[in-house]
Amino acid sequence: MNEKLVKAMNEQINKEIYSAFLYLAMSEWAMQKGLKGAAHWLYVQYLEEMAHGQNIYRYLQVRGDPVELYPVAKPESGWNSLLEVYRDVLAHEKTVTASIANLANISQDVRDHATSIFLEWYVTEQVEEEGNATDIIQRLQLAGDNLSGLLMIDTELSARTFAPPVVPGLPPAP
Ligand code: OFO
Repeated sequence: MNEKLVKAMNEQINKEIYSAFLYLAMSEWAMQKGLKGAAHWLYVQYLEEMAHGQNIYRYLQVRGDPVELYPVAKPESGWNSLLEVYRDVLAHEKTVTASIANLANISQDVRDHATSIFLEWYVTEQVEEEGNATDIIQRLQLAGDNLSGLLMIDTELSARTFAPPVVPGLPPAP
């Protein structure tokens, strides 16, 4: 694969794992506040992000290109409310969306059609990621300072299930 594209793919692995760490930190924050449904939702998000990173790692291996793992930055912490947490989720996902779009642009510039197709899954996933965070922010805004509203949303968040994300065409890990 093109060198610039391989470098950007390796950087994306790091960004996905940072995302995982950020959501793990948020999950811990929610647990400390007694918001177990949100803690569960954010933990599932952590698992999904790890899988996003693993799937790029796997793709590079299948293409025969070197995987390079970079240090993962310490995630933020210390939110003041669940609304603030989810506003940060959305803000963070927007940066990831931009990063995926940049990767897709590079793959098109270097005419790497296989990678363009691989990245389509990520482009679509980002629409879902931003949509989920936006929905939850709207609900939290509607609840405002109402404690029963917050607890109802927390219960709803507890229903999230985890299914390992499958990128079409990607052979399973060794
Ligand atoms: Fe990997 O989608 Fe969020 O960051």
